[in-house]
Amino acid sequence: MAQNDSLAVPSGDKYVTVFNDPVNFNVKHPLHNSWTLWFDNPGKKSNANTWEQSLKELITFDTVEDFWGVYNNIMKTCDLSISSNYHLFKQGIKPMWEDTANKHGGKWSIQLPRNKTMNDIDGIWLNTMLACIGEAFEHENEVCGVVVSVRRAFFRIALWTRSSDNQNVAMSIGTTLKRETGIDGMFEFQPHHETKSSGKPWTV
Ligand code: MGP
Repeated sequence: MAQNDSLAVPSGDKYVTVFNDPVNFNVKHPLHNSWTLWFDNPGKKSNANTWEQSLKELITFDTVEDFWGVYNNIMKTCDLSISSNYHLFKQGIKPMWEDTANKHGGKWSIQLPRNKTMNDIDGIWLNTMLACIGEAFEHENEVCGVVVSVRRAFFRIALWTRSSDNQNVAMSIGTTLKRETGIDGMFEFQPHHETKSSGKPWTV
């Protein structure tokens, strides 16, 4: 069999895969959005006025391969010190309430006991990021970003949304987040600026 016949790849230009040229293959697979990874560890003395100073923009990527390059070269969540946060947000959205994309939004979040979650948190955070960059959400445009927080007693996973007034949209996002993370627990939705004083929080 000739060498090309053994490779189940169309010989035209339609598909370019690693089988065409294993040595020089360098095609990257674009993501629908560009994403920026941020880190902060504000410590105990920070408050809402000083908090932004500790926020560090780490890197922006827009391909599947670059995502893995970043993921494989940063510290794992389970090794981060107490009070650290990773924030993965769409490029152009700062991971703060004050950003125009976030200011009318809210977050789905869950706190996971640290001692019971230590072995799982890296996989949970990875699945959370993959759900975002892989566009797993029906209302994709509503997703601003995701955060993992390391605290003394718990890890917190949160997904920030662009709006906070449409329960159907929020519930769809929360349900997908719960499924994609594989977390068996209750997520709660909170607007960043609570204006409603009555009613139970939305949960999934
Ligand atoms: P947090 O880390 O979201 O809450 O915010 P947590 O984990 O319940 O509190 P912690 O003390 O255990 O870390 C902690 C504090 O950081 C807030 O009370 C604010 O002072 C500040 N902060 C956090 N965020 C996300 C923002 C923000 O978006 N904007 C501003 N101005 N301050 C923030």
